[in-house]
This record gives sequence, C-alpha cells and structure tokens, in this order.
Amino acid sequence: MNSIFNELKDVCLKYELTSLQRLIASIENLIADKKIEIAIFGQFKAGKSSFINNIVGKSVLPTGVIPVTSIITSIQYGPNECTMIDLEDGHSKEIPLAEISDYVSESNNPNNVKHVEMARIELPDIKRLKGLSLLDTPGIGSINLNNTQTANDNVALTTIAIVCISAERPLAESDMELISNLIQNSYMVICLLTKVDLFTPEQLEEIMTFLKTSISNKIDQEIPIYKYSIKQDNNIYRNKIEEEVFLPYLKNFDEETENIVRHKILNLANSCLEYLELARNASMKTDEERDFLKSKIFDEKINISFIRHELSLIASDSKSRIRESVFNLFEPHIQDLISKLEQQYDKDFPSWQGNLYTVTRTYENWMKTVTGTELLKFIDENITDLQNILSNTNNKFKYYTKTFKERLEGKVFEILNLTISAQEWQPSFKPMKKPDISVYPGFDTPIDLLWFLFPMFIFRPVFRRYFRKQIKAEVIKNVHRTTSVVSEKIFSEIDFNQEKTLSYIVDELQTLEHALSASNSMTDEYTETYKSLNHNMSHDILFK
Ligand SMILES: Nc1nc2c(ncn2[C@@H]2O[C@H](COP(=O)(O)OP(=O)(O)OP(=O)(O)O)[C@@H](O)[C@H]2O)c(=O)[nH]1
Ligand SMILES: [Mg+2]
Repeated sequence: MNSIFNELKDVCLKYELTSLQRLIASIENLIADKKIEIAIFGQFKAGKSSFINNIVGKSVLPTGVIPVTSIITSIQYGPNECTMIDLEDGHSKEIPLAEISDYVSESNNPNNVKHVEMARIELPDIKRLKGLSLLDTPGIGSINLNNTQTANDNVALTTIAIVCISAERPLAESDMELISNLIQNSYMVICLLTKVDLFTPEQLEEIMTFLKTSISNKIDQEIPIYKYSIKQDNNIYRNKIEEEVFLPYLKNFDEETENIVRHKILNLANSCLEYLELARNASMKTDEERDFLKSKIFDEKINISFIRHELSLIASDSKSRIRESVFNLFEPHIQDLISKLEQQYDKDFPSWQGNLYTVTRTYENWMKTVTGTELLKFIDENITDLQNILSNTNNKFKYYTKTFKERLEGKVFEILNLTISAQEWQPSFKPMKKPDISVYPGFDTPIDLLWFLFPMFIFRPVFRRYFRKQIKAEVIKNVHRTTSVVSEKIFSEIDFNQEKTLSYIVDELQTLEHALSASNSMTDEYTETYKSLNHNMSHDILFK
C-alpha cells in the first residue's frame, strides 16, 4: 500500500495537483498516528455535544439552548487528563479542562476572537475507547456562518461521520446536503436520531420511516440510523451504539485502520486517474483540435480576466454598502454617547484649573480620551456584527467559487464527456481580527490662542457652556471618522479575500489547462502512468 501511495504522491507532485494535498496530508497523519476519527456533524442544537458528553460519561463539552459549539474539539483516551488549545498561529497551550468553554463556545469566544484552531481533550476514564477520537463540530446552518464554515471545511476529509438529526425537526435541506457530501468521501456515514425521549414510540416509528425514505430517495443508498436519548433509556441506546458502531472498529483495529487508509488512497487514486485520463485524452488530439477544445472550455466566461472582473464587481458592490452598514451600527448609540459624555463632562470640568489655554488643552485631552475609549469599547462589544459584515462578502466569494466550479464541470462534461474530480472546492477565510485602530479624535479650537484676553475668573461659566456645546459635534465627527477607519479595515480584508479567491480558482484552472495542453509527445507518458497506477492498484495486495 505504501508503494502505491508513494506513486500517487509522485504523480500529484509531478503534475502539480495541488488540490489533492489536503487529502495526502490526512492519509499521512493516519499512517503515522493510527487513530480512527469519528466526527459528529449536524445542525445546531441537534445534540452533538450532549451525545459526546453522554458517551464519555462526563459533561466535558458545553451544551445549551442557543448555538454553542464554535470550535472543533477532539476527545480521546489518554493516560492523564489533558486539554490542549491549538491556536491559529501554530502555538498550543494546555488549560484546565474546566475552562474549555472559554475557548470552544460561541458566547465565550465570539467569532473566534481568541484565534483557536482546534481543542484536544484526553481523558483517562475512557480507556474502552482507546484508538477512537470523537470530534465535536459546530452546528451546520447556525446563524453564525463562520461556525458552519468550520464544520464544512472538515466534511471532505472525514473518516467516519455520525450525522445527528433531532427528532424535533427531522431532516432539513442542509441535513440532506451534508449527508450527500459526506457519502461521497467518507468511509462510513451513520445517522443518529437524537432527543427521541420527546416522542411516543408510535410517533418515533413515523419519524424513522420518514427519515429512511427521505434519505434513500435523495442519495439512493441506505445508511444505518440509530435512535438516541440522553434522558430516557439512555443505557440501551448507548450500549447499542457502542456495540454496533464503536466496538467493531476497536476489535479489528489494525484491519480497520488499514481499510480506512486504503479507502482514502482509493479516493486519491481516482482523482489522479481522472486527471491522467483527461490529460491523455487531450494529448491524443491534434494541436488544432486541442486549441479548439480549450477555446470551447476556456470561453469568455471561463478565463482569468473575466473571473477577476466578476470578483471585483462582487467586492465593489459589497464595499459600496459597507460604510453605511458600519455607520448604522453606531448611529442608534450616538445620542447615548453624547449624553454620557455630557454627564462625565459636568463631573470633570470643575476640577480643570488654569487659564483658558490650559483648560482648553485639558478639555481637548479629555475629549480625545473619553471619545476614544467609548468608541473602542463599542467596537469591542460589536465585533461580531462587524465580522458578519465581512462574512457576508466572504459568502459571496464562496458562492461564486461554487457556481464557477459547477459551470466548469458542466463545460468539461459537455465537451469532453468526462467528469472532473469531486474534490471540495472552497476557499476558506479566517474571520476578521479586531480592527487595530487607535481612535484619534481631532479637535480644533483656535479661540484659546487669545487666552490672555479672557480672565477665567470672569469667563469660566461662558467657556464651560461653550465646551459643553461642542461635545455633540465632536462625537458625531468622531463616529464618522471611526466609521471610515473600520470600513477601510474591512475593505482591505475584502481585497485580500478577493485575491485569495482568485488565486484559488486560478490554481484549479491551471491544473485543468495543464491537462488539456498535453501534447502528442505526452500521450505515451500519460498512458504509461495511467496503466501503471491502475495495474499497481489492482495488484497491490491490499486492494484485492
Ligand atoms: N430532551 C432531550 N434534549 C436533549 C437531548 N440531547 C440534547 N438535548 C438538549 O438539546 C440542546 C442542544 O444540545 P447540544 O448538545 O448543545 O447541541 P449541539 O448540537 O452540540 O449544538 P451546537 O453546538 O450549538 O451546534 C440542549 O439544551 C440539550 O440539553 C436528548 O436526548 N433529549
Ligand atoms: Mg455543540
């Protein structure tokens, strides 16, 4: 099996099949660190975290009535209790298990402001599950799109998937889409009908029948469905799932991991063969035919400058609304801010001593500090909404990539009668970090240059009123200024993500273009590589 894997890696390297690198890495991990991953997917509130807590016999993961899980968390056996947080910058830190929800729950780590990549928990009292790793994932279809994305990113590489479907809302469109995506790549997919305690046995039978027919209608394949409840007859449900799903993997651990590796290698091989087939087909044509094919596929809508143009339209269309959206966040709070500052001013002014020049400077500094502090606090409190403004644009880029891929696949099929790889085609974006702005309120009061004309013991009440009146205008001016700073920050993130989307699509197009440019002299090479891969696959003892 190793030799065929090496051969596939060489093919990917030689023909620059970059989109297969993630799959290669996941196979390498599996070979190095034998561990069977069971990922728990499903809509938000389906009971995923509750199910894992129930299996491990302990409330380790946060659960709740509003969407909770925002970070992927793995749980597995380890000789000592240990909880690690892997950060996006590559560092890891150990934390007490009791603090896990500070990192993995949406309320304590909104929009992943703590930049957590994933959390890993090892527990000593689940030795019976040694070798398995349970993966808790954020709910699909959650209002927080970043969370949905986190879960989606993992679908393509999942080994064993348990899809939780709550008996309260059996089957949504997103469940079906999830199941069919998982079926394409995973080694095994299982459905878990959760919260069955909420229904009578008769109602449950109806729900089960509905679930089974809906799934088999959609994907033309039956998948095992298990019932589950953490509240009623829990032992029965838990034993059944452990005996029928978990234990078989553990009993034949070596054989099963080999099977899983083989399954993944087969997926990889199929993608490579598709590529070689495409390239070989193209290489057998004459130069004119090849150019004709390419011109039909890479038509006016499938070329880099058109894509660049469309992406920049998406970006500029989004940008045109961003300033307004950001200002709309601030606007309802402007009056409160003015009143707050006026009250603070009434408290602070009496302590400002000195001539007009000094008092003006004190006022100016005071204004800068309090407005700056209040506006930064506001940004802090509203970071989720600001990030959602950016997410809206990111989702447009993702949607564009998805429809573009479908357009391209359709074209290739129509013209060459070949299907191209079903690899996940999704650029992934990181949520926006808190804007690093130091609000710097401006201020201009030329009047103080004439300070020597105004003895303060006479004019103090006049200036007190004068400064107080300025507060409103200063606040409004600085809200506009902050709106610009924040919008600029979002603009630059959009530009960055636009480039990322473009280079992602360009990579994929180049792979295809490369395949379609294969000249006659390459036919033998592609045929040989194809034959050799095919032969080695069928002769490899593990593929028998
Ligand atoms: N009646 C009943 N309620 C359950 C059961 N399992 C989970 N719940 C409840 O369902 C709600 C959601 O459970 P979670 O485990 O947080 O769901 P989740 O799928 O992890 O949710 P997200 O992390 O937000 O995607 C909680 O209030 C649980 O108490 C069950 O078997 N029966
Ligand atoms: Mg959860």
